Amino acid sequence: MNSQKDTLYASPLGDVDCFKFDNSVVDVFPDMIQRSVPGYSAIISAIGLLASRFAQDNSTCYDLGCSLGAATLSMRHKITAKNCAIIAVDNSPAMLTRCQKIIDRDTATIPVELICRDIQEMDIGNASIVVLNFTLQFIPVTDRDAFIKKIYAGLKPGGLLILSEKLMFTDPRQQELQTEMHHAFKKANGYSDMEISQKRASIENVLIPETFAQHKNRLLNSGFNNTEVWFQYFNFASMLALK
Ligand code: GEK
Repeated sequence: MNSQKDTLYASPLGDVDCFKFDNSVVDVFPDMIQRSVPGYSAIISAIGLLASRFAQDNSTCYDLGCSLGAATLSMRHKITAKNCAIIAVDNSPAMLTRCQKIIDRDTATIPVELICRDIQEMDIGNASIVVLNFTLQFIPVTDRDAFIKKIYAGLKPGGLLILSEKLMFTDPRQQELQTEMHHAFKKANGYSDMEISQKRASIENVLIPETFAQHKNRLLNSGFNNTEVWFQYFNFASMLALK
């Protein structure tokens, strides 16, 4: 399925609306995320490698905030555990409708169930892997503690949480540097200054990043006493938390 080039913010918009995962975003999503999130492809590939190691027989792997199912497909093609299923969840009907088409065309055989729901309302159980690939950042900050506790409770012993997030930094110079470098990354990928600033205005109150220390503390308080960053590219990082 071909992705169109992301030109959503290429013309002056006057009032910039809050970012929504609607049909216009779905059409350009693979191009948008690839050109906006440093290291996205590397993280997707690594999720498959991690799944091949961590998926347990007779268990479920969750992809929460699955968008078009990139992490789901990466896991689906690498899992060798027996009697494993993937549950992929997103609350954007536009995303899930397109995701279903992509999964239907995929030839791997591990069952994938797509659910259109708020990930906070999901029952999570018998999980060997939970993937939150750039989705916790869209959950209200006040709900994040309870949500991560619920994931910990739903993981089997030896289970893995993969948490990828945009990060912020407490040191103002680091915050400025990492933000500037992220914008340089986007510019190098063809976005104009206007596109970068309009997208920033649109997503500012929708995507709320936290520091690595905040994530680590939350994970620790939820029961994960073993968290490390395995990947970082400017202000985008992916963490592994082991139960
Ligand atoms: C990938 N993981 O390609 N409940 C369910 N879904 C949600 C919620 C919620 N409360 N809030 C946001 N979403 C994907 C990329 S994109 C990241 C994830 C980005 C969904 C939202 O609809 C969107 O599809 C996804 O989370 C975030 O590996 O666009 O920066």
